[in-house]
Amino acid sequence: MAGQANQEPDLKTADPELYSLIRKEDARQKDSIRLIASENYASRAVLEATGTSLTNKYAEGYPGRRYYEGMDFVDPIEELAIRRAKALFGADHANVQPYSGSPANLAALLALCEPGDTILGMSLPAGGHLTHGWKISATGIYYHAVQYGVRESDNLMDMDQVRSLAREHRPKLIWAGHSAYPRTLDFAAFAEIAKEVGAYLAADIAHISGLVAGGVHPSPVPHADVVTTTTHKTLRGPRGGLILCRKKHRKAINKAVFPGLQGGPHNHSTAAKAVAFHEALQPEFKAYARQIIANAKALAEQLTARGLELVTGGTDNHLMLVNLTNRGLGGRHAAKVLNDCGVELNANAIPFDPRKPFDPSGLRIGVPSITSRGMTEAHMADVARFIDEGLQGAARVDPEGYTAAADFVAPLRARVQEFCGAFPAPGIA
Ligand code: DSN
Repeated sequence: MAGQANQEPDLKTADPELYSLIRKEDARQKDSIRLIASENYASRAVLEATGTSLTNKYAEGYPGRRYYEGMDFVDPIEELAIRRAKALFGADHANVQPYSGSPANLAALLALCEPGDTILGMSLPAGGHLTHGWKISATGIYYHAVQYGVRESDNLMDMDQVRSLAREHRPKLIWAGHSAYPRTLDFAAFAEIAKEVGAYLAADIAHISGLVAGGVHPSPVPHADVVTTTTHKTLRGPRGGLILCRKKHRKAINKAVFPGLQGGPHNHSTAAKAVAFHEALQPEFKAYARQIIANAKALAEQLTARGLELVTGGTDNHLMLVNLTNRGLGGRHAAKVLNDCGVELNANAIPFDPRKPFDPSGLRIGVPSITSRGMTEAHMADVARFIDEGLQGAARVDPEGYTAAADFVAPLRARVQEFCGAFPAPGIA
């Protein structure tokens, strides 16, 4: 009623059960060394934009041409996000509506290919993404997917293999991108191959878009027809997707996103993307991106010094893959034990992995989150020590009988928690 104070209960009062779960997740994120390479801490400003009245609004269509009324502020918000995305990446066009990276990749395919067309992408076990044509993904079901991998000798991406597969299969579209590859991508080489065989080049920079924005990884924008990314990984935005493309693909991309694949855009996410792009346009973000690289290299050196074997021997980007074979450990058990010790990462297949995907031979380790907390090279020795001690503990126990009550877990977890206390968690405290 007009003039009355808002009597609406807050979340804590309205739904104490849910509230308590969220607060516990906050605490978990504060008290853990978070090393999942695809995760990060979004800023307080990004989180604030996400939790707004924009979630109440439908806005099917694009700014200036919508299927609903009431676009007074939603249009300028989306236009702002588009302007900032274009400025950040130097792109002709940006579509900020994709719900996430996988829908963005589907939209790229819908825009540029017909069902049944041949596409060429990196295979999942080699470090690629499901949506680059893996057999159980819609991209492998509705398109004729051919997959490239890495060289057996050095586990590096083999551009000769990409070229020879492209010449043999004449794909309509080539994907350049990965979810678990620790080295720099040569987008110019991909573009040369795509040009030779008359294919579109689509770059999926979900993992590295923050590095590209920060100027520490070459940009695919000058080379690719379409560039897709999530906004919540190294870019530190809300969960969501983004497509950049050349002017000539603008209409096809927009049509593929809406009405091709999606209905109403998530305006609260669009607003939060705009905030993240604004943050990434600041000089501090370049320093953040540089620090990610420095931290990854320092952590890789520290882990190697402790006898851990890294796939390709190290890293050029934000992530590294550990081959646990020389420790006699499976990835699943190792990741579970480390998580109980407060070190959160994921089991990951290594190239030519002899083990099953659900319990592979490797661990994937990424530093974007700990870099967001202010950790620098000087702290990587501690992070490596915690990982190594957790792995040594994991090797001493039988995976079948293991529980978090194992004697080494609680003391290590307490030390990890104390260590984390020195680094505020953005967006949380
Ligand atoms: N699930 C993401 C990752 O962890 O890399 C990719 O989509």
